[in-house]
Amino acid sequence: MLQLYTWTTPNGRKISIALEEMGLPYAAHAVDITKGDQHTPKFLKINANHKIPSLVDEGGTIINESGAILLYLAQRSRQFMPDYGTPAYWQMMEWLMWQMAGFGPMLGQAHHFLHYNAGKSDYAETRYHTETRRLYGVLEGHLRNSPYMIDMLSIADFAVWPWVSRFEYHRIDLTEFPAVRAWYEALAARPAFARGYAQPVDVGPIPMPG
Ligand SMILES: N[C@@H](CCC(=O)N[C@@H](CS)C(=O)NCC(=O)O)C(=O)O
Repeated sequence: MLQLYTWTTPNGRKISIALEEMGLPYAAHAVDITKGDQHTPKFLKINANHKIPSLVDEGGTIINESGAILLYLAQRSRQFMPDYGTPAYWQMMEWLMWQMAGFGPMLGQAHHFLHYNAGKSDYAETRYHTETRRLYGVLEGHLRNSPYMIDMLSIADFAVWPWVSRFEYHRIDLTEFPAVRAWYEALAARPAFARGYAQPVDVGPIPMPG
């Protein structure tokens, strides 16, 4: 059985959603980053970067970094990834990298300055809200012409969707981004997304736009 070390955050939920969609048996271990579990010697033996998620496969293979874990699981299960080297494969890679390099790191900063530390820095709030809105606009333009992040449901959707689930933290009104909203709601209705969202502890239902 796969061992997933995770918490109730977008990067963690990417992996639990992928595991649920792939139907792979796994055990979810809570690493409560609000209590500092990511800094314990036990966890650092698995992930020297002090961050969830981490995956340990049967036989002891350790994979860190959520993008690498998604690619590993897609290869392992032969699901949710186009054939290697095809145009669709590289399109999936493009959106996976877009999420890992932009739609995660920038929105993560928005969480800090707009949600957790609001009112501390006008400059940072404006910078990250502007960039967050710009990225939602890019996603909106893309999803107007595509049912998923590529033509099929793929690990790129598993990477992007959990970040959109924090739209309230981003001060984003999803009615302004109708294609993102339709895609978000359609995936939220999938039972595997609901199960993955509730890992490693259930903190309530998936946020839905009003
Ligand atoms: N690039 C990493 C980022 C992981 C990451 O930022 N994890 C956050 C939770 S979403 C974390 O563990 N934060 C704890 C900390 O920064 O101390 C990945 O994609 O796996």
